[in-house]
Amino acid sequence: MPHGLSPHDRTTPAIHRTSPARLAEFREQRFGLFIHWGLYALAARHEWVKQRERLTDEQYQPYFDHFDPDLFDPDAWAEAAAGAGMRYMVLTTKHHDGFCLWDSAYTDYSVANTPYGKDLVGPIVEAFRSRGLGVGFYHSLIDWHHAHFPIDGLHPAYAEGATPVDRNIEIYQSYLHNQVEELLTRYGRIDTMWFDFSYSKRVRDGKRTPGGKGAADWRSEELAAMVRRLQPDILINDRLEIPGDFTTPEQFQPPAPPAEVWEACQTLNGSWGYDRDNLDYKPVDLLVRMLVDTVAKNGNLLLNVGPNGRGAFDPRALESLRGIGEWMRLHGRSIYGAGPSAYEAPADCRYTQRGDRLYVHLFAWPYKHLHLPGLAGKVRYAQLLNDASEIRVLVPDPAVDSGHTKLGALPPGTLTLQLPVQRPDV
Ligand code: JFZ
Repeated sequence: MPHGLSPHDRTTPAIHRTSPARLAEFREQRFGLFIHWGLYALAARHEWVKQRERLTDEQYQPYFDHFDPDLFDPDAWAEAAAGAGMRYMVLTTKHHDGFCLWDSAYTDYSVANTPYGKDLVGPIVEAFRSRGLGVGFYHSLIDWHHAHFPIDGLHPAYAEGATPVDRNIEIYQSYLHNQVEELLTRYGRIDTMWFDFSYSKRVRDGKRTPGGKGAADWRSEELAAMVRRLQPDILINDRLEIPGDFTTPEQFQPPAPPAEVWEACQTLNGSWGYDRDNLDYKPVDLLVRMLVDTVAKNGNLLLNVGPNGRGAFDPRALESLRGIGEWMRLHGRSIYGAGPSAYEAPADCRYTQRGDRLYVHLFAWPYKHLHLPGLAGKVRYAQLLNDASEIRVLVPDPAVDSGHTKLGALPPGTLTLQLPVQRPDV
């Protein structure tokens, strides 16, 4: 082939993907805060409320007219995140309802025209950056407010069999690209771009979403190229329907470690936006197990808080973050810069490893003995992480340990740890 090009190279525009060093940096951060905030915080019943209840623009308008977060304190948000051990955040600059948290030159449908009347994105970025946390933007590809976003099966105004109204997606495409450009040129360095989402191939109850949209509708290749031109070190997620830098399993812990860079996104109570009556909060120990499970599979965890209409975190959300932070203070060494181990953990355990340190996380506390297959002869010293107290290590000898303990009957190569009966609680 002339110039060493394969036919594939000629037809596919070169997409500059983020450098391995930047991907490694992202992986080392491990834990981030997702923030879903917008007009739906005032409805306080899920961020899809406009679609779920098929609200018209007029019915949705009171949330705009009353948007005035008097308790908004981005430093308190950043402090809560840092206290939980989070290393970055991702903010909804615009969600599916189309409401913009910054003063965009391309629409009146932004915070600038609410009673609050000023930019929110800048102060939030500033607060997190000044604490050394990374900053990412969530940006909805879907827009239920824009007059030229073609109505589809997910749109609040969708009606089966309705005659299509005059909408020109090209006008929406320019709007989308222009706004992303605005976001990536106004606020300094942005670490991740989290687009949401494509559904051209989405199937529910055996049916495709009518009018489902994807890469051709967003002009994804072009959009991604612009993002990388404006922010060369940025990471782009995988929801543009073209390959991204990382994948985004949602409210799902992958059963086996994915091969690629990945980030699980999870809620505290099943809702992303502030959802007053939803009290289905995950207990702190479950959240910690989710984080450990993620790191053991070489992923990141993006854990969500939906601030309320006054701009505050719900006390329950703060409690959850504090609880995780307490655990992280003592066990962060097994999370930051740690990753999967080549050893296979026994049932109800996860291994994370950092250099030659192996961390054993017990999801169920056993009675006195923990048997670790294949680790005999590999461990010089063992200790609890929370207080550095020694854990006695036994390597059973069939000749002498065949008595009533039957330790000698364990498979050869098994290492046994002698644990305290009481689980150390942080
Ligand atoms: C999306 C958003 O719709 C949701 O509000 C939240 O922002 C979350 C992080 O991302 O969630 C999805 C994405 C895809 C589907 C449903 C919800 N889907 O394909 O059905």
